[in-house]
Amino acid sequence: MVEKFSEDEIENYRKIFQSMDKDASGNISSKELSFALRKVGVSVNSEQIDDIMKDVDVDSDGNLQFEEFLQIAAKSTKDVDAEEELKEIFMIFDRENTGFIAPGQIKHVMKSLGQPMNDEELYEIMGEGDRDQDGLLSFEEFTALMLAKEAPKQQT
Ligand SMILES: [Ca+2]
Ligand SMILES: [Ca+2]
Ligand SMILES: [Ca+2]
Repeated sequence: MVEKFSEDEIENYRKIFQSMDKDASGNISSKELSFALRKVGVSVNSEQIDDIMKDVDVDSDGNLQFEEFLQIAAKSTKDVDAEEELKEIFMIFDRENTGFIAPGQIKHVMKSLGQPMNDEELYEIMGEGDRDQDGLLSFEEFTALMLAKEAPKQQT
């Protein structure tokens, strides 16, 4: 059995699994997998899908069973996906591609997202994130900030 996940997480993954399993067959075909990936903005060609399937389809029946699906989840949650995603977000802010985000850019992006920030909030974020206090957020600082925000609440 899978030991890496709490019951809540497994429950959560089961829901994702079921939402990917369009025809409710109890497993995910390569077609359903590529559809699901496209839906979250990851476009993969059929070769890549085959590669993924080959990797994770342990019993080689051409479909992902839930157990197999959990294996991917275990592999991908932490490392690769998160970093790629963060990089993309970072690049939205860092439009001039300087490798740093200036407070003004945060303000600008948040405003264009319909979530304007006042200076106070901005200072707070910079105060929290700008560890070397150069007035800019590097990718490392940005990552640490985002991960801190995303981290699940510790037990109270
Ligand atoms: Ca299916
Ligand atoms: Ca299988
Ligand atoms: Ca900095």
